[in-house]
Amino acid sequence: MRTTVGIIGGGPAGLLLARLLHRAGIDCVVLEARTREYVEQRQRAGMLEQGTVDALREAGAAERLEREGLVHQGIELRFERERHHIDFPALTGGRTVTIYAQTEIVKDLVALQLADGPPLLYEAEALAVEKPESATPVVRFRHEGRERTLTCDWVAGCDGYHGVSRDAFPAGTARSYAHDYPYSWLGVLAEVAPSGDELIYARGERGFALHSMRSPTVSRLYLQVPNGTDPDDWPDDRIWDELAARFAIDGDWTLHRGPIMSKSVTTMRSYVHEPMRHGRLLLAGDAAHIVPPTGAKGLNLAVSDVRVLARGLTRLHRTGDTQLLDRYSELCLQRVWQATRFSDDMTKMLHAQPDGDAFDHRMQLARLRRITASRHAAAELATNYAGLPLPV
Ligand code: RFL
Ligand code: PHB
Repeated sequence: MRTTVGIIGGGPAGLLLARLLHRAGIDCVVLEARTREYVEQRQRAGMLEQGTVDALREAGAAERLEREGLVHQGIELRFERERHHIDFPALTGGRTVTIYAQTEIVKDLVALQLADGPPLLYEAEALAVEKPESATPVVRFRHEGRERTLTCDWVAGCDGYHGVSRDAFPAGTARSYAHDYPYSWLGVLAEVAPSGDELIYARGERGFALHSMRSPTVSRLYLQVPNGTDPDDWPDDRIWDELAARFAIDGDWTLHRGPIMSKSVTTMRSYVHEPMRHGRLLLAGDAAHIVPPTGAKGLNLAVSDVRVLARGLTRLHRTGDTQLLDRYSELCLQRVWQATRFSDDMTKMLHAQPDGDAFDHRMQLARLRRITASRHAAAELATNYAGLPLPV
């Protein structure tokens, strides 16, 4: 097989890139290791920055998102049994965020791709990227029991954190930075109306809790749990009781309980791979960087990488100018490091430190108090949460 851009991975990054390239008249092929059903059901992100919504609109993939997405004007912070609203439009000059599940973005992009898009092969597992320094890099992959090759002008590694693209950087050409956090999240999807209009980030001595949502009838909730937690140790009643205790405030508020449809535990990690390009291989999204979910940045970063990559390839295709592609890694990494910093700050401010002492605890409270007392500090949080400007 031969194509202009070989895309490894049919998650949000790979699918959006395929869509943007297709609209620019550039041919590509997407190889996805898993089945369509698996990719469409994988529970992950929910919070979209305005820039992400704009990018999906630009790709012609925002029709249902515009109808069903829930526009949020801010978030709520809870600590010491108090609630504090952070008003995004007031603090950021009018910006908002949108709740729309990653599963739905993937479904929308897959439907478009299968209707009129370039080939999207499921159960096509990339094994290796070869000759990334040459003018015709090759992706070796397994499909329908056979080993095959895809010869490309460019390869986009959109294969997530556990993918193979990163391995094609020869020793000495890249460096990675990683940090593991001493806690995980137990995430549940519940068939019950959200208990409020906004996301709630709660910090307490029992640990962090997050109340998010997927629709007016489905809630998404998370609890900080120790690393190594088995979800089976958390029967539904225990989950609801713990959530109720962590969200408790002085004043009127009730947590709505309902049937839990799924449960899973996620570890928390920061990771950045530099640079994001080697020869004609370019990494995008989780393949190049991951952040702890507390800042809700992972999917948004994947989309902003893809936007730069699609613009770079489009400019090259139209004018032969490689300037944007040459600056790909540098442009993306500026935003990646800022999102990593923000996610790390949010994570450390809101989670109970397993080995933390009374001083650490006071520092967390002082940080939270500063945000609720100072418009300047609140604006700093709101600006980062709602999304820093896109690089292009
Ligand atoms: P993905 O989604 O992991 O997709 C990669 C795809 O590549 C495929 N693949 C391969 N295909 C072919 N050959 C191979 N060798 C392959 N190896 C892998 C995989 O099957 C997969 O389909 O990466 P992508 O596209 O970069 O997208 C990134 C996002 O998925 C991720 O950053 C977010 O989900 C992170 N995240 C959040 N991000 C946000 O912006 N806002 C949020 O509110 C938010 N909440 C979250 C999150 C992630 C979470 N978890 C589970 C880690 C909440 C959670 C709990
Ligand atoms: C989600 O809705 O899954 C979600 C929202 C905000 C976060 C993390 C996850 O910070």
